Amino acid sequence: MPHELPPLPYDYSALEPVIDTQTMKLHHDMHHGAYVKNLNAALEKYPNLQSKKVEDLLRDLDAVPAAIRATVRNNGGGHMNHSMYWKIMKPRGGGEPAGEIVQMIKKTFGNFNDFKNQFNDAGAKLFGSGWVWLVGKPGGEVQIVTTPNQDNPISQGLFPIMGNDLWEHAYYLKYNNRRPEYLAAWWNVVNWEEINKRLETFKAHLEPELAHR
Ligand code: MN3
Repeated sequence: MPHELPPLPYDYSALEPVIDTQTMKLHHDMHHGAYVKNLNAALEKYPNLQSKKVEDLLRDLDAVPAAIRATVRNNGGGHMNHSMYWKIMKPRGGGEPAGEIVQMIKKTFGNFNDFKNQFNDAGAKLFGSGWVWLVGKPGGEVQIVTTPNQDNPISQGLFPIMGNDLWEHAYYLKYNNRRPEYLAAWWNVVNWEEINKRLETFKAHLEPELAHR
C-alpha cells in the first residue's frame, strides 16, 4: 500500500478535555483511515502514481487521470489534511505563540487575539464541511482562507501553515452543533513548535522561487 495511516503522536485521550477520547478514536482510525484506504484503492490501477507523495498529487490535480481525480482530491486531501491536523495539536499545547509565527501574525493581523478572532470567525461562517487555514501565499504573505470538503490549499498554489477541521465529525460528540465553542477551545491544544516548523518549510520553498524573479 503506497499510503499509510500515520499513528497518532499521542494517546487518544491526550487532548481531553478539549477533544474527547471517542472523537479522537473515530476521527483518526475510521475517518482518516478511510481516506487512506480509498486513496490507495483509487491508485491501484495507476502504478506510476503510487510513488508520488500525496502533496504532489494534490499540487497538480490536472495531471491525475480524470477517472480518479475527484477521489484523489477528496481522499488524498483528507489524508494530507489530517496528517497535518494531528501534528499541529499536542497535549498541554496552546498559549501565546512563540517563534517566527509571532512576527507573521503581528505583521498581518496586528496581534494574536485579532488573528484568533478572524480565524474562528472564518471557521464559524463556512457553510457545511471544510477547513479553515492560515496559508502562505506565493509572494510570502500569509492569509486566512477556508476550503470546502477535504480540499487542501496546495491545489490552489497556497501553502497550508495551519488548519482546523470544520467537519462535524471533529467536534459533534462533545460540542454538538456548537462549532464556535470547539473553535475557541481548540487553541488550547495548538502545537506552536510544529506550526513554526511548517512556516519554516513554507519560507524554505519560497526563497529559491523569489530569488528567480
Ligand atoms: Mn476530519
